[in-house]
Amino acid sequence: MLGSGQLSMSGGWTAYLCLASALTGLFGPAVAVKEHDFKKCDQAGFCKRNRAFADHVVANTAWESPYNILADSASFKDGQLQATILKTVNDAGETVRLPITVSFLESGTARVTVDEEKRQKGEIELRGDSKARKQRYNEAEQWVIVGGLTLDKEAKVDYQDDTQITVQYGPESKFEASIKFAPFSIDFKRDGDTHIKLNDKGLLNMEHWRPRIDASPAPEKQEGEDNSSSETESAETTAAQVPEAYPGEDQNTWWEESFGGNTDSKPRGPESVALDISFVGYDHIYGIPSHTGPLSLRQTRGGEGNFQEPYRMYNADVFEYILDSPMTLYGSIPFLQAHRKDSSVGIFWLNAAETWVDITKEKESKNPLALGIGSKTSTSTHWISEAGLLDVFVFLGPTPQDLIRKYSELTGTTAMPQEFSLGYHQCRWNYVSDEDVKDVDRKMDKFNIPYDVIWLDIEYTDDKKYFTWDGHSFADPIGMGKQLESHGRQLVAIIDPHIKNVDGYKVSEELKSQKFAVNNKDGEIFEGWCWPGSSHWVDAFNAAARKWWATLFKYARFEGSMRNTWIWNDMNEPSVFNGPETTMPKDNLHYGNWEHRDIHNLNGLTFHNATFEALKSREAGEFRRPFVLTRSFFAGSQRLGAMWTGDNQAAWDHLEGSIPMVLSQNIAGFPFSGADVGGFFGNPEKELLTRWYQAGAFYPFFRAHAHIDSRRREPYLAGEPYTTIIAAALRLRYSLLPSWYTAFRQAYLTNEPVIKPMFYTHPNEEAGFAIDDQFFVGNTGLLAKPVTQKDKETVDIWIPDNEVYYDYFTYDIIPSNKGKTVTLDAPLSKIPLLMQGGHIFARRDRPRRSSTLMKWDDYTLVVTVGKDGKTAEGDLYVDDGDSYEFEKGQYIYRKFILDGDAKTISSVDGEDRKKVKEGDWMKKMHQVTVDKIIIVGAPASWDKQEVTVESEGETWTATLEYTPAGKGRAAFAVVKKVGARIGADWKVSFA
Ligand code: NBV
Repeated sequence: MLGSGQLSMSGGWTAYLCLASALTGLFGPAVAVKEHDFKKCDQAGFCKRNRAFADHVVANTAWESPYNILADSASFKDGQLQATILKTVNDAGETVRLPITVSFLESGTARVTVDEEKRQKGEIELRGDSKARKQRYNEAEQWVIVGGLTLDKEAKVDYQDDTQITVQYGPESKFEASIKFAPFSIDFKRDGDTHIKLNDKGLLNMEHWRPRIDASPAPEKQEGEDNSSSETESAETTAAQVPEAYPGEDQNTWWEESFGGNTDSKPRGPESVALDISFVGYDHIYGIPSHTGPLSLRQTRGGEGNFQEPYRMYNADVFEYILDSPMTLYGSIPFLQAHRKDSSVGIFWLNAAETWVDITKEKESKNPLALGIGSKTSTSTHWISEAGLLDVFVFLGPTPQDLIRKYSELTGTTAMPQEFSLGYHQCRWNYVSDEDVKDVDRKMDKFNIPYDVIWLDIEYTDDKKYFTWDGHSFADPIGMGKQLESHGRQLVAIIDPHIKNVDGYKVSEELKSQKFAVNNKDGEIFEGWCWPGSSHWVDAFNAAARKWWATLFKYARFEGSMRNTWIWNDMNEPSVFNGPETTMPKDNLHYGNWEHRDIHNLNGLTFHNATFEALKSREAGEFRRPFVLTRSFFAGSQRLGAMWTGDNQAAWDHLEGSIPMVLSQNIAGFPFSGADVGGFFGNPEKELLTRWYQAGAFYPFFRAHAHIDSRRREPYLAGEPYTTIIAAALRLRYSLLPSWYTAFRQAYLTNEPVIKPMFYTHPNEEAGFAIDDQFFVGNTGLLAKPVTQKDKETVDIWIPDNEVYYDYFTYDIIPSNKGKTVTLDAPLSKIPLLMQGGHIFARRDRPRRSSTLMKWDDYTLVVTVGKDGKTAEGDLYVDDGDSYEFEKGQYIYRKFILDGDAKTISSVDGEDRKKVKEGDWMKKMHQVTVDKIIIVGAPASWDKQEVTVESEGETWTATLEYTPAGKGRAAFAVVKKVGARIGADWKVSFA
């Protein structure tokens, strides 16, 4: 069944969607994305040109980059180098002035920004009466960067002559930027060794503004004619009139470009920016999500096992995306990390326009006679953006942790989430009525299946008019919300950025009358097609539009919404059914007359941001942490909520592919991520569904979702043994919620990944660098390896170190050594989960229906004794899970320490902080205690009946049950009814 909005859609998209949907229903998830609906590099004029340019440069050893710094122009002051690059554009020596700034930041990060003087000054002409801004887009920073820009006044020029300048900067001046003037290039060094090179290969290319020279009238273009891949030379501009950047440059798409029947008017002509960035001696590179494929990125210039196409970042609604592909997906983060044993370095390419990245690796031999011995691999990347500034941040590490920290100083850290949002989310397109929602809610209880949130997809609305309810099927949203509220549950409702273009719909009328929508190239309101039929798009770049958007979410205005209603922003790439590549025309105009081309990849972030800000306060006096899920995102979106990986399929390979995708999000600074559990398209077989729940229980964002044509698959429908196994996976997630929340606190502070791949936790173990199917959870030492293959009843886990590892469920000691792979039994009922020795993590073991109901439950601490037989430590963070009071110190942060010599386990304040006056939540937490401590690997000398507990000036005893080691199983001890307050200092003595 399709919504009425779709039925009223005109054009190819309706037919396409209906057909695709019908096919999915008939044949299951075998339908894949129509790849030809999305551009390949040679169908995007600027990508094609830059790749061809690169080919020319590589083939031509005599090539010299035409970009030279004017020696006289270079001046260095207060941590910043200013200069002018001259780009020579023709044999006559004509040049273009490109101001360059190299900023050395206190954090040790360097930033290189190149602009175009003529455009800065607005001394260009736009074609076709365009109202677009003349400047290169220079506001990405306003959306993305939230700190870390303070200049390093200690940075100093170490050497300068009229050919180069060398600047020392960073911690203890260990970093060095060596800037060569002619041709322009920069080598970034750490401790004297070069790690990153800019323009070393000479691929820097800033397509400067030029007037269009008309040789003859433009030929009439037939409707739907694509010129991007045409080989014929344009009649308007010829090589004779316009200098070529390289011999044979394809200038066909300089002034206009068509794809899929849409023509882009390009009023500023060609304006791409491109640069080669090489990582010397680095074999692995990670990041630039979202893509399918391995965590360690592939080469993109063909060859066995490599991609043919560059990784693309152009946020798009990629219907039924395929696996193992560099195709773009819904969101992008142009942050890339290069890694080798002992070192990590990286870059952040701050550009919101369409961007492609080519990756190639070269073996370099130190000794040419040694054939392979001592040879190392270097990785080169070629960044190609359609428009905007060249703006690149360079991080010199040396650890993966340093990179994420520095990147996050700039772009912000993960928002402290609503605590419930770490629980399980039950979603489908669609729960068809309020009665349906209430029924699912009751059934989850009946089957003892915990969940926190039930979701409403687009069908809850009256005819896809957001902020309204379908009067028939959702006649009583408040009644529905109250039932959920009665056991601490939440509702998430979808609100998309397309606003139905219809009279009598207030939201639409206000949007239009106040001019808060995106405009077309002529400056008129843009109209396109989406779920509601004819629609307009909120322009969240406009502060006044955002202010208005916030009013729509007020409880008083969005009738039927309540304090437990939260929001899902879908389709915010934005998805436009009849637009080029299912998105907006690039010549559309946003607030400030920036072209859509300039800001495309930021669009999703700005809309997400508008909703996030709106939810902070929906009535006077309210100030709460929002929960907003977004589909589209950019660098910085981590400050706003969660993302998911979009429309996957109910297929085993999609389950498998989800793990590197989520890991990639985690190391790219946006850890609150997950994939649709069960698979969006199609109907998962029960084994797949069960395995997906087991994996999903380890996604930072844990939501099941299903397409409207798929069969119902709430966990209780699976039947036995599946329902019981799924419920167990859910309960495991719920019992570990305190530890997940603690991991999110770390992400809030430093943007540590919530789940961590092997290269991140063990950066010196080369054998782990390409492993992307197992991961650690926060700092718990929990090492998970979900089963992602059909009929698999064992898994091979790679053991990264010489710590002791215990099976989470049986306490068996894993017979292993560093670098070895062990095979674990993993029948359907079992999630392969190990505990690394040396940690203490918190759980809440009492099964409840929702996380809210667990709020005042006591804790269990699990101690995994390290290989030395006597040490372990860990932490726990708790706050009210809802407000911003934690910013004022209303939280509990404990450090737990096992001291085997002293035979004690103690809890101390984890931070040196001022005592705060306790608010209501802190006071209520006085009733919450440590119930149990389980010590796995407890020494035999602890074979006692009793332990002493000391806390808050009192001493008492608690019982200890000791179980000696069994066959292959570690000894363990359980201290029962510890009774010390979770928020207080305490000490348990085993002596
Ligand atoms: O709103 C309907 C769906 C939604 O369920 C899904 O999660 C989104 O990714 N939405 C896309 C629109 C169309 C899907 C074919």
